[in-house]
Amino acid sequence: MSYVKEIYDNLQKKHPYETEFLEAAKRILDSLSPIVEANEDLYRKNALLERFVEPERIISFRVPWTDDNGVNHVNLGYRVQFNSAIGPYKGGLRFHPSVNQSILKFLGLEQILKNSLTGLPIGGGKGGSDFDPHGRSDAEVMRFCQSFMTELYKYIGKDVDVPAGDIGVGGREVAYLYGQYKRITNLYEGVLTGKGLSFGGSLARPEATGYGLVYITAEMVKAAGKDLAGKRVCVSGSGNVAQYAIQKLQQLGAKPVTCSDSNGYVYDPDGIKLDVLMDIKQVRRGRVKEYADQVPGAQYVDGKRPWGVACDIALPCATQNEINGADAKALLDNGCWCVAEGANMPSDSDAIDAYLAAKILFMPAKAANAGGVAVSALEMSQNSQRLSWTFDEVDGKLHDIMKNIYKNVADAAKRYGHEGNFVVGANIAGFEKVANAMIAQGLV
Ligand code: NDP
Ligand code: 2IT
Repeated sequence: MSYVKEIYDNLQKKHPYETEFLEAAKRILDSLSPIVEANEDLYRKNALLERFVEPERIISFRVPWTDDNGVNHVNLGYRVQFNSAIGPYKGGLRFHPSVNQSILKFLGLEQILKNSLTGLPIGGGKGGSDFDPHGRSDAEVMRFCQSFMTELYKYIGKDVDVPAGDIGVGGREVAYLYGQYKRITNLYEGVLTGKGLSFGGSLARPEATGYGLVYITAEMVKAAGKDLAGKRVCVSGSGNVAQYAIQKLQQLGAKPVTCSDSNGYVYDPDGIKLDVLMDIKQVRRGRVKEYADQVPGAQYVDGKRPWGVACDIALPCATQNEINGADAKALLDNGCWCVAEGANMPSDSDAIDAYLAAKILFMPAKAANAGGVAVSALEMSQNSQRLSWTFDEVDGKLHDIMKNIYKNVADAAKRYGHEGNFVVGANIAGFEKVANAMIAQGLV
């Protein structure tokens, strides 16, 4: 039996209920086959894959908190410290009712390879809670964050593990978490990224994931002899990643025509008006439905995702498995020729098979959305130096990092005989460095 199959079968036996984790592990292991076959003796001797698929440590804890009516609640909290071969654990915190250990292990495994692709010294981790911030007051969110950090602070630190935001965790939550960490430890250190500008945050971190996604998309499109300008783009989601992807698309002359949330999507044939969207999301914490109430000509479609809208390019920026095989077919039938993933694992396996069979341009999440964590690592550098770089300096470094990721992913795909397959390219390019470091550091 092949080494990757052996590893996957064992994982399935050990963690039969962790569906999202098994799905991510299968896809990663399958696309690592070319490099594993080329190095099988070395990898087996070092139990490399056995170690790669198991987190170094998982912390799980209860998070008690009281709502504004005096009612007590208990949520679950986690931190998956997956791999520290090339740097301290690094990765976001997700607050969403769907969060469980399987989802955080899938996100943590992806994060290891993503972080390696950035070229910066960061290991892989992920954490979060099944807490739902929707509809909660600032005071409730603050009390929840304080309780969460009262347990988490024991396991993190600027050189140990540096969390950041993800779904449901933005600037407000990071600030509350930071305040509580500082209060408990008496340390003013860069233990979280995505902080406010007045307390160690980096310029361009809020923009970084969306901007980076568009930078790498532009690079891929350019290499195919095309141009982003004038292209119609379907974006999903309406949070941090979606908003800044829309902004950068517009700056580069493309036309994003959709955005969405978990209730439905908005189609604006004239192009999304970002000031309206940002006011709804950042100021009022509202729903995308309100956009169609405000903008003449825009349509709100309840209970659906935007993949039936005709476009050149699709940028899924909401959540995992938001494009299935039928959605991918609809995109392709309507002429979509490029997909780049802002969200983590938004396309399911059938969708990816459909893109690859149709030979469209496809950049998977771990490369396409790496700009966020890359600028997080730049925030860590600025904190260590006790300096703040300008917006243009950070944005310029982000742009270079995304161009390099594109080049490394395309080169790795070619080197291993899969030219143009950026799924194989991204997994192998990310894995090579981590594998070498794990082998060099011995059986730990
Ligand atoms: P936000 O919380 O800012 O926004 C999330 C958006 O996705 C909201 O519009 C939300 O709608 C929607 N969404 C969430 N869950 C679902 C669901 N189950 N079905 C449909 N829509 C959903 O998160 P981010 O923008 O930060 O994250 C979006 C994606 O990008 C995630 O996959 C995240 O892991 C990934 N990512 C984020 C990075 C970052 O720096 N923030 C970096 C790299 C990747 P609703 O309000 O209805 O829930
Ligand atoms: O999925 C991701 O890369 C993130 N949520 C960002 C993580 C980070 O540490 O900035």
